[in-house]
Amino acid sequence: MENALPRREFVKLCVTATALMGLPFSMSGKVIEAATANNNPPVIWLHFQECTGCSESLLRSSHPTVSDLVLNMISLDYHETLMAGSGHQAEESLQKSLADNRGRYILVVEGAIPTAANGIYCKVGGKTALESLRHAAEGAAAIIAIGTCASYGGIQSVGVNPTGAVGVRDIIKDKPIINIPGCPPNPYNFISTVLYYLTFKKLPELDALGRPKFAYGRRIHEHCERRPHFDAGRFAQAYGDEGHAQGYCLYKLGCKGPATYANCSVLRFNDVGAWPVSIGHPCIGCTEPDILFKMPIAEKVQIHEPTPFDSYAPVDLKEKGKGPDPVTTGIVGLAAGALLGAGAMVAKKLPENPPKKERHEKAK
Ligand code: FSX
Ligand code: SF4
Ligand code: F3S
Repeated sequence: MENALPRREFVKLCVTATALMGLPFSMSGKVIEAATANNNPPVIWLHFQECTGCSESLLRSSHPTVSDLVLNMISLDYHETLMAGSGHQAEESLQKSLADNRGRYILVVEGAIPTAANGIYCKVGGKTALESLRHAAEGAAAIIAIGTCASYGGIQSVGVNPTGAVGVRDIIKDKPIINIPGCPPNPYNFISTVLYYLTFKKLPELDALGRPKFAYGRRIHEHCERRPHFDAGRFAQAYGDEGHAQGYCLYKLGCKGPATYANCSVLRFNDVGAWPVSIGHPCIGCTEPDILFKMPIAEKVQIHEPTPFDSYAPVDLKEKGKGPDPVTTGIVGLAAGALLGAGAMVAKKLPENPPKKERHEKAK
């Protein structure tokens, strides 16, 4: 397959995805081979109750490479917000693709499925989302639920849930389903899942909530750049206070990082290296079915590991605390950056490492 991406960009993306999947660098060749093989799997992409942010984040990323790679790797046969056709023409092409590719296509579902009143709250082409999902799932090789809405019901399902919104897994029980939650999810987690499937012809290992372990196996808190502040008891107490301005930990503002499984703190977003916590907003747990929109933003999550006392160390700029020094943070940051093949992006923000000897002395 001729790839539309410049070769260098393409290789870089594949190497990044390889590292993200937790595979050794030596596997990049196999991943590149799979991404360029001329057997793009057909993909049918259905939209139900959602804001289309999942498609937006994937296809309109600040840099066009992610969307280019996705569109080169797969044969996107049906996607309501991208395709030129509409009405009967679109419906015909959907039915044709479902029939022609039976047993082979990947079904991507974006958005929750309303089940109340026989699913009347969401209809496309005269069919309810419930009917369309059941019909499309029948011939699917696997289903990817992209975003928190399709994974667990998302914002539509909170509170009284008037439309009876649920995620794909609550309806389809006889197909492999991979959840890629996030509101919206990081495009790399989608791309790496597809690449894994293309490379190994099987699904990645999933956690109890159906998420690929390579992306959702650890808590955000474990790799957060503010973690040394947490450990030292340095917290922002209010938005805009001195601690907030100094980049202190956001736990007391309600950060859900200690209970949220996702790779945002390592992977970051949009090629600019930003993620919610890096720009001063607490994580709201958007990959977690029991946190997002269910816990108030300011409410603190329970921490079951070494817990800072709530009354611990108010922000006092004269007393800096005794957490790990910036060098330790720098080394951790560099390791995470190198793992992603995006080391330069992370490293340039960190203090320079001192010579090895000095580093050992500091660690004592
Ligand atoms: Fe849901 Fe997707 Fe949140 Fe939106 O479309 S996961 S509302 S950001 O983006 O489904
Ligand atoms: Fe980072 Fe939030 Fe954990 Fe603080 S509580 S270290 S801001 S993830
Ligand atoms: Fe979502 Fe928290 Fe990441 S809000 S984007 S899981 S930092």
